[in-house]
Amino acid sequence: MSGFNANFMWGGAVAAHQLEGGWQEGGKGISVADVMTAGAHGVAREITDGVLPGKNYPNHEAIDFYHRYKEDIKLFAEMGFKCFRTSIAWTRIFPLGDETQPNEAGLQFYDDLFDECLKYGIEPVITLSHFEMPYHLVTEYGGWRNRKLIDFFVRFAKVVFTRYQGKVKYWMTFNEINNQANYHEDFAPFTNSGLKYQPGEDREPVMYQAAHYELVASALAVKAAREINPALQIGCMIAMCPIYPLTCAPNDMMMAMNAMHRRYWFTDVHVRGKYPQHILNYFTRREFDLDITEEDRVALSEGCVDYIGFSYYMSFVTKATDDNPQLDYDESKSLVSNPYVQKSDWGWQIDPVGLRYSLNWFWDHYQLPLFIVENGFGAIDVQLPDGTVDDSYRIEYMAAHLREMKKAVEEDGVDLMGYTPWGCIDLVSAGTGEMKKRYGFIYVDKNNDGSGTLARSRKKSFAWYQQVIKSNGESL
Ligand code: P53
Repeated sequence: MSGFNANFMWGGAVAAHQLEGGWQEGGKGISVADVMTAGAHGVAREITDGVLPGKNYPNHEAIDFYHRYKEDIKLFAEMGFKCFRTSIAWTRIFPLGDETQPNEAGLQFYDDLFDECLKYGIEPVITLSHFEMPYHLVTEYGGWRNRKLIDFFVRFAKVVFTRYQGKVKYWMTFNEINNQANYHEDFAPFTNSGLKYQPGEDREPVMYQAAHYELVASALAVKAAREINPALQIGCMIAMCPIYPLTCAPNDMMMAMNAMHRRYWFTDVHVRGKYPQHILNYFTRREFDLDITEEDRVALSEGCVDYIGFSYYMSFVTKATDDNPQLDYDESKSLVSNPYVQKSDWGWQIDPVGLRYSLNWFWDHYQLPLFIVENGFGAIDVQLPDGTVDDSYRIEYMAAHLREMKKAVEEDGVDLMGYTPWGCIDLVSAGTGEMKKRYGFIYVDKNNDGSGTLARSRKKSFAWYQQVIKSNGESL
């Protein structure tokens, strides 16, 4: 068997708001991440009305990558990274989001950052919107419920495609655009789309409307990228949690199929440029009155993505219940526990085989190159007196996932571009705002309460991943 091709993109992934800090440096505006406090497992992050005194906003400083990126990229280079996935903080380029002219200091920061990567032969892989849209667009426009955001986003996309076309080839538009399928909780609608719901508001159609505007914006960005430089490759970014039926009862199977429909129709629109019929029929059944114009349909059809980027952390399980005769999936109540797999300390189900299944599912559906742009194990790490961390559990998690990934490539013939594990350096958790939920190969001395020296050190997994890359995935 041939294994991974010689230019397989091994690397690591982060997002601007979770590591940069420097929340007011270089003219940066306030983003949605800047108004979210620290939570914990089972304690939701609070979304405050602007930045309030006396609250703990972990993203304001994060791990201070804004000032320390040279040291960090040097460590990535030492691990042998071929690529580095991060995002451009929209608020560094357009601090409010609705300006007509970009902020030069923000543009310069990413020029310097990308140059630093390229110096080591590390190719930047860039997400345009990763849970960090300008907060001003929330307060002034209601976030993505407003069609005007399409123009603001496309302007931002065109500016950065034009500026960085010689430095960045691989892009993604909206990070985990399908998280908002979980619209009953406040986190996903706010981080995906800047949506704040009114008490009693019917949340579901608002979510579909916001997602539609984002999908149109994404398609227009893809089209613009091709016009700016046909060599650019633009992907979507999907949070893949495959949903299994709890049993082989036919209705459990149908429930799982409906659940997959409800979580992954976003991919159909990105890849095929049109809505799948099942979701259109669902909109009709529920009498959702959505603003989807003929012009939008044309835009969608002209902006199909080049590849599918996706995150994989866990699988889900669902089952049919008597009180749900139409087998509608509601992520806040339709999920049950999988008796066959273990869970992380944060309740995430650990399922390496699910990664192989996901790769095959995407490949069977879409026949587009795939890119695993997030995967990893959020765990509590203990720093030993000599400064090292024995994170053997992380090595085990990743090795198990990599073995399944390898089977998908070698045995199943899936076209996989690369693998960038999440949080290659410890950073602020998106879901909980904690530092304690660590993913890195590099330990960062910083605690939930904001204390710590911010010093970096190598964990045991650092040398392990270095070897994985060096052997092109042969040494697992
Ligand atoms: P944290 C939910 C389910 C799957 C992935 O997550 C998710 C989420 C949101 O929490 O987010 C992605 O930090 C996301 C990253 C995030 C990472 O997974 O909650 O793209 O920004 O940090 C891990 O443990």
